[in-house]
Amino acid sequence: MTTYNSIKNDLLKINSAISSLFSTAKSIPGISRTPFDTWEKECRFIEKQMTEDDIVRVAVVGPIKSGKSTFINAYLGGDYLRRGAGVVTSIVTRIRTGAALKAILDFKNWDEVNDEMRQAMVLFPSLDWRSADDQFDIRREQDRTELKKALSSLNTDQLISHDARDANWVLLSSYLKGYKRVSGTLASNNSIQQYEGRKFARHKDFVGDDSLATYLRDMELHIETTRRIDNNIEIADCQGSDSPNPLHLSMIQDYLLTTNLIIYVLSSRTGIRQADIKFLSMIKKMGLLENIFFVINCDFSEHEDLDDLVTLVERTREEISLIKHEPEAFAFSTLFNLFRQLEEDITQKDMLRLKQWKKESELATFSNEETNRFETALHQKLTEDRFSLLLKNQLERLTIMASGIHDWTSINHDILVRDSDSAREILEKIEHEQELMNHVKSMVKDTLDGASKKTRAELERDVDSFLDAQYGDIIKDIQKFVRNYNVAYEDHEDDIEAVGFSSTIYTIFQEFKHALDLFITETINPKLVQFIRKEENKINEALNDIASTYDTMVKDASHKYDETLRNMGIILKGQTSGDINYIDLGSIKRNVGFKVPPLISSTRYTAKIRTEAILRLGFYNLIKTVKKLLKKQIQNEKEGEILALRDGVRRIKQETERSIVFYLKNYKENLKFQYIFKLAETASNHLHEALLDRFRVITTDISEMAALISEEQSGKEKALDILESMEEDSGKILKEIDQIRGAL
Ligand SMILES: Nc1nc2c(ncn2[C@@H]2O[C@H](COP(=O)(O)OP(=O)(O)OP(=O)(O)O)[C@@H](O)[C@H]2O)c(=O)[nH]1
Ligand SMILES: [Mg+2]
Repeated sequence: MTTYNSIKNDLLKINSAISSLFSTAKSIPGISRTPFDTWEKECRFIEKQMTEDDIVRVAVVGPIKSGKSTFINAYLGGDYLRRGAGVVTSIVTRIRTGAALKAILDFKNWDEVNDEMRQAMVLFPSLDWRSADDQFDIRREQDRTELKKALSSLNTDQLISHDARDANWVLLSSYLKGYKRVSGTLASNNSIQQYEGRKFARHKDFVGDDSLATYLRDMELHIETTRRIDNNIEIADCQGSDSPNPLHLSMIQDYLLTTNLIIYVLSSRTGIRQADIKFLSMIKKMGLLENIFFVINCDFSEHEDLDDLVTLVERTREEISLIKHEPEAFAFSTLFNLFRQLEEDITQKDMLRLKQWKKESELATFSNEETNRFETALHQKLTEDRFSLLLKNQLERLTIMASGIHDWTSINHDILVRDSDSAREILEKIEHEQELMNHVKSMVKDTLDGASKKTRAELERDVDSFLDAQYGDIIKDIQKFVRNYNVAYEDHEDDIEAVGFSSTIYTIFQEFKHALDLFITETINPKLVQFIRKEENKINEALNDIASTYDTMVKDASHKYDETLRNMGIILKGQTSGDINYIDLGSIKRNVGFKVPPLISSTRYTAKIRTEAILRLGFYNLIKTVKKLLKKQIQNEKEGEILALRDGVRRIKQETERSIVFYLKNYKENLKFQYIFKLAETASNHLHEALLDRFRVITTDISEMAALISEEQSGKEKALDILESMEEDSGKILKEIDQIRGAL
């Protein structure tokens, strides 16, 4: 990262040098208007951006227990993250550098906790449980006691037997179990808890314990800068890409949308599995497979010899290449790398393992070579990305400003040294050119305004129709899924016998919700992201079209201007000769911090469904009793229950569709107003600014300078002194910029 940092520091220095030239310009006697006000602001913005905002995000993902945390620890050279957490509560742990070791834990608030719990309780089976309409509040002792009773009365074997491990049961129990430990923190207004210095390791208690981790919304760790990670890199430990919980998947999806690089860690013990393929295909659909590294975490103890390991690595690489052409894959032992760095601090047992591994010199050498290869590739990737994303853009901006100052000083300097007749002649010519320029300028503005309106209307049409709650692609897909979802009611007769109606409908409901949520995260969200990307491209294309159309016109106009001045003996640096900075939406998004609104994570239901199902059951049982009384034949003892189940499922499906429609309506507006329109508008403003920049100097009012011509000699001389020194300084800056450009 050293080159990146040194170039960045050079640019920061240039930025502040330019900034101080702007102040100098204001000290010229008789000059109150300079073309530099906008640029002064921009200098401050660039500084802020380069020091605070240019975070490069690296996400480490992979299946549960593949060695993600070990990998990050080894990379950072310390046991910062809890290894072997084994907890599937998936929060993304972000690691950055800071002044000191610190863990920042952000807790959910009571409303969020209660809301999640209420959702998990919809259709809750135990009949001992109070009416679910009565809003549950975990802060009430009675509510906790009753929920606890209801949970333990649940026949969990029965729930688990239907495959989908009951995530709700786990969630509710976790919340109850962790309540005492976190209630103090949640009760205070500040839901953030920090562990610093020697207390740092305490954060591991939270990650390692489901009942505490459930309460967390976010976790950020600060570690001191090491040789590997400088202050603009964020590494995120994303747990469990193969988590069975769709909620976890959607959290990972949201994070991945903000990252620059994904590192996918998989274990040599397992190689690539079905779940990996599924996950990778999903992120491929989201367009995130462009920047991905694969790390095959080698467990030395699992492999006979090097041949055995190499065979496995090759096979894995082939399997990966089915999804990602020519994958960048590296195979090494993360634990070996970690132990080697921690040598003093590891347990006796780990020490023995380390010794053993060191003896396997073939494997160890292979792993070392691969580690080196990986680190070089990663370094290059991160540096390259950051050069192209951040520094190049800044360099362009600085060039325009520096040559702008230079031109402005040359013109004014030249005017001032002339006798008044020839100065006036120049001024007249410049004014004439300026009229033409202003004409082009207003044309650019009109075109951009018109195009922006048109683009916005088109974007609006696209979003409205894609997310239309009746005819849109998304709703149609979801409806199709919901309507085609089949329940084999007859298979549930035994369940009704064993656990009762209530538990049975609950199970059916859980399975349905799980399947739907999974469908949404695996199929709908990637589709949504694809759509958003398509719209982003539209914005990009529309603006770049304008940019290229005007590029020629702007260039011609300014060449003509340059020529006019040249004929009068004023040579400009030619800031206008470069290509227009094409719009780069990626960097705009990062600069302004725009994020796609959180993807769809979970469907919501009201507790009405359960009450209704029970009522229907009462109704059907009544019919059965009447039939019995009338001695009519009853085909099936469970007839009433099955009919009530059918009705219940129909109602669940209806309510699902209704809740999705409601959700999509909101999402549609959010997507438009919080993201797409904002992005289009900002990008258009950026382009406008970029185009105007080329005119900024040449269209500046020079009447003040003209007035100086007839000033007394002393005032004129002072102005000339300042202009000369500015000319010299900006010339130097331009030279430095050229050198940096060469280095890039
Ligand atoms: N024997 C052996 N154990 C390893 C190796 N790599 C990691 N482990 C251990 O495997 C366990 C899981 O590793 P983690 O790094 O916590 O895995 P993870 O992917 O972060 O796991 P989750 O966060 O729970 O998904 C830890 O106890 C590690 O010490 C290895 O190469 N060999
Ligand atoms: Mg982990």
